[in-house]
Amino acid sequence: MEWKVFLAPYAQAVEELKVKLRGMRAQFEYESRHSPIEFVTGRVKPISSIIEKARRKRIPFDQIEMEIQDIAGLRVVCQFVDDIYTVVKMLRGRRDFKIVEEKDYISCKKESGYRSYHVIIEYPVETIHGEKKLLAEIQIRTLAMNFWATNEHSLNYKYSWQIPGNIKTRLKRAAEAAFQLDEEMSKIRNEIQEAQRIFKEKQEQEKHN
Ligand code: 0O2
Repeated sequence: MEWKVFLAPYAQAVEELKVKLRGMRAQFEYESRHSPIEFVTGRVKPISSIIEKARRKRIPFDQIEMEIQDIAGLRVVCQFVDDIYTVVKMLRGRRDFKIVEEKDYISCKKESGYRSYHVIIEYPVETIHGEKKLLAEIQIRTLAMNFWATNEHSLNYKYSWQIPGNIKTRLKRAAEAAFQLDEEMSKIRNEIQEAQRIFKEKQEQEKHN
C-alpha cells in the first residue's frame, strides 16, 4: 500500500487529538484553574523512522500497524510531576478512546536516564471507508524531562544510537539533575502557583484599564 494512504488516518488522529488535548488546557484556563497541561505537540512518525524501527525490532511489514504503537505520537508537557498523574487520570476517564497500555518510565526510568509516562490508546478515526481504530502513543512528561529527552534524542541521531561512554555518563547525570529540579519545584509548587495567579490577575486588570 502507498505510504501516503496508510499514514492518512494517523495524520487525522494526530490533528484530532491535538485539538482535544489543547482543549483540555483551554478549559482549565476558562475556569481560571491551574492547567496540568503546559503545552501539547503531535507528529506522525516519519516513514524512514517507521522503516528503521520495523527493521530494528524485526517487525514484518504487515504487522507494523499492530506492533509500532507510536506512528501517531502526541506529547503533553506539564509543569510539575504531579500534573502528569492528573493528566493520566483525566485520560483514563475519557470515552472517546480506549487505553490499551500504560508505561511508567517515571517511577521506573529507562537505562538511558529517560523519564516519561506513556499511554497507548486505541483511537477511532472516521474515514471515507468507515471507522478505523488505530494505536496512538501519548507521552506525558515535565518541562525538565522534555528538555533532557529532546537533547538526548538529538545526540542519538548525531551518533546513530552509539553515544560515546563519556557523553552517556554525562547524560545520566543530567537526567538526575533534571529529576532533582522537578523535585525541588514540586516542593515550592504552591508558592510558584500563587505568584503565577497574581501575575495573571495583574495582566487582566491592565487589559481592562
Ligand atoms: P522517535 O524518534 O521519538 O519516534 P522499546 O522497544 O520498549 O525500547 P518502544 O516499544 O518503541 O521501545 O516503546 P517506548 O520505550 O515506549 O518508546 C517509544 C518512544 O519513547 C520513542 O520513540 C521515543 O520517542 C521515546 N523514548 C523511549 N526511550 C527513550 C530514550 O531513552 N530517550 C529518548 N530521548 N526518548 C525515548 P522512538 O521510535 O524510539 O523515537
